[in-house]
Formats: sequence, C-alpha cells, structure tokens
Amino acid sequence: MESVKKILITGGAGFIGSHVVRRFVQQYPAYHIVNLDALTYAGNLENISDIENKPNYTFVKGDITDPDFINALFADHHFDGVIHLAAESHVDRSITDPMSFVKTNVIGTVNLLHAAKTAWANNAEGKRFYHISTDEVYGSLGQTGLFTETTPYDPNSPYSASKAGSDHFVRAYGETYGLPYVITNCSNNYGPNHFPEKFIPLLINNIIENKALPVYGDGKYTRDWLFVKDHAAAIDLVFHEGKNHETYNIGGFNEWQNIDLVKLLCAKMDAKLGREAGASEKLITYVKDRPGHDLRYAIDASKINSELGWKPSVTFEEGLELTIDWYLQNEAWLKNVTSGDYKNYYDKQYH
Ligand code: NAD
Ligand code: TDX
Repeated sequence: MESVKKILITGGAGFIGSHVVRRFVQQYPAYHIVNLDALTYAGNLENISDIENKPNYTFVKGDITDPDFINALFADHHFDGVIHLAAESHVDRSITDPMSFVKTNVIGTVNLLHAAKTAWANNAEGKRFYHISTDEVYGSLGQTGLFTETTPYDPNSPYSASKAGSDHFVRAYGETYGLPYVITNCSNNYGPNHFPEKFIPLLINNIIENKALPVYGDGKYTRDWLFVKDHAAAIDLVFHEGKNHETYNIGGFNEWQNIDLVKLLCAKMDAKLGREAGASEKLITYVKDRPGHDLRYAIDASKINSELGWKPSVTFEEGLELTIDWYLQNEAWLKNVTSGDYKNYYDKQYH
C-alpha cells in the first residue's frame, strides 16, 4: 500500500474515528487525510482540535446518506483509500429508532462503496476500502466459546443487523465488482472521548455526579473490552498490511461481566475522588433489561496476532487508569457533551 496518498476517513469526529484520524495525521505526514463527518450528536470536533491546523489534514462536514454529495466528493478528491467508521453506533438508540441505523449504516455504506467502485473502475491497484465493523454481527455467545472470522453472522439488535448488512454489502462489492476491501470486527472499545451514553463513560460520569449507576438485567452480561488506541493501532496495521478480501477479528482478550466492571470502576473512582471505600457501589441500581440483550461477546484475535503481529499494548488496569484520568482532567468536555440533546436522551432512557 505504499502508493496510498489521499485517504478518506469517515466518522473521524466520533469516538474511535478521532483516535484513528489523529494517528494517521501524526504518523503519516506524506498522506493527506480527509475527515468526513456529519457531526451528529456523536460527532465532536473538540475530539480532534489538536490536529485541526495540520497541513496534511482536511475536515469536510457531510452526510454519507447523500449519494450526490458523496459522488462529488470522490470526483473532487481522487482518494487512494477509504477507512469507513461513520455509523450510528448505540444499540439502545437502534431499538427506539432502527431506521436511522438502516440509513446511515447500510445506505451510507453502499453510497461510499458505489463511489469508490466508480472512482477506481479503471485502476484499483493499490486502492483499498476498509470497513470498520463490530463483533456484534456474530450475535451472542453462551458461557463458553469465542467468535472467530468464520463464525456465522447472527445479529440480534437493529444496530448489529445494520452493521451485518453493511459488512455483506462490502463483501458483495468485492465479489461482484472486484473492489479491494478489508473488514475488521472489533470488540467493545473504551477510552478518552467515548460518548457517555455508552456503559463505561456513563458510569464514570454518574460516579462523578453521584447519580445512580444503571445496570441492565442481572448484570451478568459479558463484554470483551479493548483500549481505543489499541484499536486504532490495529486499524493502522490492517490498512497497511492486511490482505484484500479478508476479515480480521480484533479484541482485548479481556472479558468482564458488567457487574464486576461496575464494582472495579467504583473502587478506582472512590480512590481517585478521595471517597470512602464502597461509597460509589451504593449507587448501583438494577434497571429494566435491554430487549434482545446479547449475553456474551468474546473475540478470538489469534488471526490478526499471528498474521500481522498485533496485540493490545496496555492491560485493562492501565487502560482504565488512563481513561478515568482523562475524564477527570476533561470535565469541560464531559459537561459539554452531557448538556443539551444528551440530557434529553438520558432523561428519556432512565426516568
Ligand atoms: P461514534 O458514534 O462515537 O461516532 C460515529 C461518528 O460518525 C460520529 O462522529 C458521527 O457524527 C458520524 N456520523 C454518523 N452518521 C453519519 C453520517 N450519516 N454521515 C457522516 N458521518 C456520520 O461511534 P464509534 O463508537 O466511534 O464507532 C465508530 C465505528 O466503529 C462504527 O462503525 C462502529 O460500528 C464501529 N465499532 C465501534 C465499537 C465500539 O465499541 N464503539 C466497536 C466495534 C466497532
Ligand atoms: O446503562 C447501561 N447499563 C448497562 O448495563 C448501558 C448503557 C449499558 N449496559 C450494558 C449493556 C451491555 O451489556 O453494558 C454493556 C455495554 O453496553 P454499551 O456500552 O451500550 O455497549 P454494547 O451494547 O456492548 O455495544 C458497544 O460495543 C460494540 C458499542 O456501543 C457498539 O458500537 C460496538 O459495536
């Protein structure tokens, strides 16, 4: 992939996208990074304000669901590669508004595929369409077993169904039109800039504010957590060294039951905030379960490990410390994103 020069990254104002954009802008001065983001409730240019004036970086505000806009963007820019992260990403929102997930995740992805296919019709050599996807497409595990790249798709939520649909379209463009693509399916990320509708930043925010810590159902649901910068490193590696028409699973080798994770966070936050041991645990509140809640996700990341040499660089203890410290040092960011629309969402969700 040495010939790649101009790269489109979609969703670069969001949580994972902002870490990917920063990494590419800083590590590859010979590339020009175009960050396309619609700046929905989840997109925040503050996430990447440190790189906004870099000469190899351009931000474009735009919507991937608009085919005319996307086609014009590709005609203007002659992209050599696409790293596609823009999506509606929250499972709970997909339950109340599935259609916006179909629009962005399925139709938006197909718009991008179509534009890339058209732009690269005469010469796809050295080009690459990279779709960032999720382990949720595989559905739910029981108490044992791991998702591998050959686990059949079995999505249960409108979010995961829309991501599964977009993965299938990426593969279909590869098989039908020869589009060079790669897909990764990653486990739950956590880290700085994570929007506080998601579990870990929601807990951190509510512990700071002494608010109830909502645990769905019996709290025995299990997720495999990966520090976001390790995901960004994996994306860099797969973009440059992954094989076309392949899928790689990315995970943290780090399973936690939700209730154990809440207790760990409470203990760490009590220590950081100078509260009496056990103070935050008193905030734990069991609430109504998420409909269709997947019991357990766990990734077998041995393919990316053995073929490309990737593994997480931080332990969960280290990653959580970095994350909690970031939120404590960036209370203005937290206050900003938890006002306005977020507040309305939160009030509807939990009261
Ligand atoms: P996010 O919700 O934080 O960010 C999504 C970004 O996409 C936002 O900046 C938003 O403004 C933008 N966007 C949304 N709709 C758009 C549209 N129509 N046009 C242009 N931009 C639009 O999401 P995230 O957690 O950073 O996830 C990024 C990607 O990674 C998603 O594709 C998600 O499915 C995938 N993923 C996430 C996780 C995770 O744990 N967060 C794990 C595996 C895979
Ligand atoms: O208030 C809560 N209480 C609770 O018990 C919230 C928000 C969540 N939960 C549970 C549900 C899950 O078992 O915590 C777990 C994690 O929930 P989320 O943070 O909503 O993540 P999840 O549903 O697992 O999906 C995430 O990981 C895969 C991302 O949001 C997806 O975009 C990604 O693809």
